[in-house]
Amino acid sequence: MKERLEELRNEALEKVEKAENIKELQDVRVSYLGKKGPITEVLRGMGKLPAEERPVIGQLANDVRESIARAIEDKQTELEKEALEQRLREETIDVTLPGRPNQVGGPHLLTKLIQEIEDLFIGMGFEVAEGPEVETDYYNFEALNLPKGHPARDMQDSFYITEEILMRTHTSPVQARTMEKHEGKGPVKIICPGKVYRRDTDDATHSHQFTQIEGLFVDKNVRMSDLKGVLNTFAKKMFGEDREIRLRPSFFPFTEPSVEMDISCKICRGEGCSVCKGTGWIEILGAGMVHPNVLRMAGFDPDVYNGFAFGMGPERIAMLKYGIDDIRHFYINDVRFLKQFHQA
Ligand code: 2U9
Repeated sequence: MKERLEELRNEALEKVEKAENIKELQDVRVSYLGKKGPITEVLRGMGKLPAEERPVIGQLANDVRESIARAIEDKQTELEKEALEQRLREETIDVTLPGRPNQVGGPHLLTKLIQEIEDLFIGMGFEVAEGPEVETDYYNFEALNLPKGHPARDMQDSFYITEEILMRTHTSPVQARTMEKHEGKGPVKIICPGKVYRRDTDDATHSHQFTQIEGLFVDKNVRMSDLKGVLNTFAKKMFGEDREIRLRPSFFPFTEPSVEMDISCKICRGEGCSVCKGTGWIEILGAGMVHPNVLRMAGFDPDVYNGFAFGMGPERIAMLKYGIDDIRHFYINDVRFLKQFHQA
């Protein structure tokens, strides 16, 4: 029986040693030390032994049981330690790795440019006025001396919602509405920034939605020279003190006389280059003296009041200022394009 117990001890210790994980170790515990295990069996058969052998075998059986239990315990500690070390190895965080930079957003280039233009005109006494993008035919066309039948009202050119309602094609209705609110009394001195809509096929220079800033000054004795002074100040502040302006005759239904304003080309300094198409001048905006019909329709007496108005496209200004070659860059919102102007 002694030999059997020693044999069991060696067998069990070997299995403990070979156990690769806690589960295998538990199996060894159950099969050697469990109630139905071989050691328990040996102890049960002790009754059949002669009385003088019983304490010796009993002592040995307990010793075998204890040595196996201790071996299991030691092995368990060892396996647990190994498992922990492996987990630590797997879950190691390399604190020396550089962090992922946060993408910091900023106002859109057009938003910033519009704010800059607003600030320039606020500095000359203008207030900012805004109005609806969905307009009535009256404020978008009729009140601006574009009567029924005018080619600009063609269904092909505007986004009509009903026969009488459309997406505004310019910000001019904001000026018409503001003048109406003044009930025939000046001064009205506003600039109106905002989105406008035209039925156009998008390409490098056209977009069905773009932005405009228009200005209006209505008072007594407003003269063309006032318009020229305001626009000259704007051009120099916006593009540089060294730029010259020139006004060319033009036509708009809502102004008479009408002009277009050019600034001198900075690239060729008037010599002629591809940006100014060889002329030395770059077209920036349209302007003119408010048409008497427009004043009258908004409730102002054209014999007492007059005014000037102007309109420009922030996209065109940004394209010239930053050398952007495609209007679609403004709307695609590719961050690689946008972030170039975060500091601008
Ligand atoms: C009222 C009276 C007059 C606004 C004006 C322009 C000339 C003009 C365009 C330039 C390029 C807009 O961005 S663009 O497409 N605008 O040339 N706009 S005068 O005249 C007004 C507006 C409202 C009541």
